[in-house]
Amino acid sequence: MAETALSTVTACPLDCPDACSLEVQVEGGHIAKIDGTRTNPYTAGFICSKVRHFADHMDCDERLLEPARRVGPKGKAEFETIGWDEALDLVAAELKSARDRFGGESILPLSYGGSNGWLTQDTTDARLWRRLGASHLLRNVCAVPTGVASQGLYGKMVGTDLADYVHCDLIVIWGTNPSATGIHFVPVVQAALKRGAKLVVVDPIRTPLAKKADLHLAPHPGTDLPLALAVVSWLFENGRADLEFLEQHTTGSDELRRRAGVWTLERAAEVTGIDAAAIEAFARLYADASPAGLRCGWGLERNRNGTSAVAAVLSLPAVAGKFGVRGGGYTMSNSRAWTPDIEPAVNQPVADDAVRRVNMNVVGRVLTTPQDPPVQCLFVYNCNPLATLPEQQRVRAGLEREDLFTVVFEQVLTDTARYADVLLPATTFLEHRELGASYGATPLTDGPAVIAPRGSARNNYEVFEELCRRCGLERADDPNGAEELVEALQKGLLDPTQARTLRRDGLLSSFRGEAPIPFVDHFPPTPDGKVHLFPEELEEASSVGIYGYLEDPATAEYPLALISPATSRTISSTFGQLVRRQVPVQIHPDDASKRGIATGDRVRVFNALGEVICEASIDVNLVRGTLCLPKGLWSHNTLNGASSNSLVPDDLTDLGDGACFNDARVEIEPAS
Ligand SMILES: Nc1nc2c(c(=O)[nH]1)N[C@H]1C(S)=C(S)[C@@H](COP(=O)(O)OP(=O)(O)OC[C@H]3O[C@@H](n4cnc5c(=O)[nH]c(N)nc54)[C@H](O)[C@@H]3O)O[C@H]1N2
Ligand SMILES: Nc1nc2c(c(=O)[nH]1)N[C@H]1C(S)=C(S)[C@@H](COP(=O)(O)OP(=O)(O)OC[C@H]3O[C@@H](n4cnc5c(=O)[nH]c(N)nc54)[C@H](O)[C@@H]3O)O[C@H]1N2
Ligand SMILES: [Mo]
Repeated sequence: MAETALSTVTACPLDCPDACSLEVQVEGGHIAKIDGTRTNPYTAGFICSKVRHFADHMDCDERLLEPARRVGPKGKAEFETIGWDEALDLVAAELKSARDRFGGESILPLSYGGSNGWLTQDTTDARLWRRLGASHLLRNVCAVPTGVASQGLYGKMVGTDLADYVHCDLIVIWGTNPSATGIHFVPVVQAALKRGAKLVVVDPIRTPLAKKADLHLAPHPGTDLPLALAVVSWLFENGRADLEFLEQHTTGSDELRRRAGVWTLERAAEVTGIDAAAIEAFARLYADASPAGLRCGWGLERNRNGTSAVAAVLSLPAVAGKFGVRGGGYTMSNSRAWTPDIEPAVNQPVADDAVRRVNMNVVGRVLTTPQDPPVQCLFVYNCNPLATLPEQQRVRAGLEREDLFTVVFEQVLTDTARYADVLLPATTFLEHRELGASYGATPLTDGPAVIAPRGSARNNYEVFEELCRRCGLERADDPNGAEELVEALQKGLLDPTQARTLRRDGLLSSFRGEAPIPFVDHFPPTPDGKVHLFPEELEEASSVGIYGYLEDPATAEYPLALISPATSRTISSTFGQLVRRQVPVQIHPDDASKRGIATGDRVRVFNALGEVICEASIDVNLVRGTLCLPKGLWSHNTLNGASSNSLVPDDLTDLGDGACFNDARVEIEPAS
């Protein structure tokens, strides 16, 4: 008799704005099919190819199935399998010993983007770290500049619903490539274009949507600040600022106008490399259109001017008066649609201000330079630092330290995992219960496990619960396990009817009926309910003040900008084990011909920090003076095992101490 496939609805918690609802068919212990549901309107029955083929990730050769202990030199991935009891006892003993000998701060938990789920990060793990007094990780590798800017101006207001862009007469897509990084926005844009909407894309790369745009502005990386301020200034000087909106709903517009005033179209043109006429054409289009929606992404935050640039971009809908109509306004991160009160819910002690903060952007430096106390125990989970953090050589040197005890809790044998002293195998989201919300689409999702864990893999919340016990730090009233954690997180957030709906449908919308319209249905959650166009706290915190421009770091020796955006093949470095081919560096034909480089050539991209040897690919879609080597590469993707992060300095952004991935300045030459 043929076995019948069992179909379950679950949700994707990966680091992506779309938060898809999935229908998964399991047959004979294997995944037979994964597709998007139609009941989640934003998923709309389709998903990305990465998650459609998630079984390849779950069952790949690199999948970690049993705990293991290092038996060879660091980095050589020579391990022997041990049981969970032994592994957890060993890890607990090392945690306690580091704490007792050097103090809790000698323990550094390192986690980031493996999962957007609410159960697998910041629950029992954070409880363990806080009770141990471990160093507190500042998760600043992504979304901090955008977060600081949108908090400063709008109190992180939930923006225009992404589906509402279908109503726009003008869509501006600034520093994001939804064709790779949030694919469900693409049909929305296409539907608007079909209705006659205009499209402007601001991106140094001619992305798939830039090819469809009425206007593509290709700034030199890191110059969005002068571009946006020139538009702000044009709006004021040409009587196109909405003075009534500014008066009623904002503070600080005079100061913003003053700061923007130094950026004439000509001066902005010089710095950005965009024609003054094109900047003016954009300003005019924007002033004329309604509804005008502005989708701001993360590409523009990853440089020295990141926070001020995002602030200037987000000021545009306020200055031009684009709010108050369906589809008008802006969308940055919508993560504030749901805010569970996690700390009390899961019995985490409140973060102690006296505990050492470690910014993850400088982890390489922290591991390799004298610190008080030194980091003795590094616990990596939901993260692949060797692939994703700046200053790759320093991170590697840190992982090579003989006196460092490194735990890597992972699904697959990543480049980082190869350096572990103890490896712990983690479940994937199809193998454990998850609950979560994303930062683009706003529903809350409940994702049950759909299949048994592979090997003896365990989920994060159970492993950290167990470590807490083995460190003697548990409390009788700690909520533990999926059911108790879900209940604790929902308390005070959902009423019983909502909780039932979420459980039943796997999905709970953040609103009833039509999506709320900013400045009609809700206002900025700032103390005075207004937009702060000149946030004083940001002015004080920046060395050049908010809206102050920091010059390009290029030198005669290293004149080219290297950017490393996302691709459709991986999510950061997740799924990189499945991308076996060599990944080329993209270069503009003019930059290539000057250096005698052709497609397929072996090249050396280098600066004072390091070098990447890889293939070259000539690409007309790149702005001149800029190279592109995507983020998230594994050592097998280039000829010398290094990625863009070996060329990325651990400099921090103007405000918020974010990462400056796109501030790498390099030279390129044919390699022998
Ligand atoms: N398939 C896939 N989806 C993903 C991810 C992934 O890796 N793969 N990553 C997820 C994560 S972690 C995040 S944070 C989001 C990020 O999603 P996005 O916001 O799309 O961010 P990036 O991929 O960093 O860059 C987006 C665009 O910014 C451009 N850019 C680079 N520098 C500049 C600049 O100085 N100014 C301007 N205007 N543009 C610039 C790049 O050319 C690129 O086209 O996507 C999420 N979704
Ligand atoms: N050069 C350059 N580097 C970048 C960027 C860039 O633009 N340029 N962008 C940055 C951005 S936007 C981000 S968000 C960061 C992301 O950086 P990371 O946080 O390192 O993200 P990933 O590379 O996706 O690695 C996540 C790892 O977590 C594992 N994982 C997933 N789920 C679980 C789980 O439930 N339990 C456990 N224990 N492990 C799990 C996955 O297998 C994966 O190896 O990278 C940054 N790095
Ligand atoms: Mo990110």
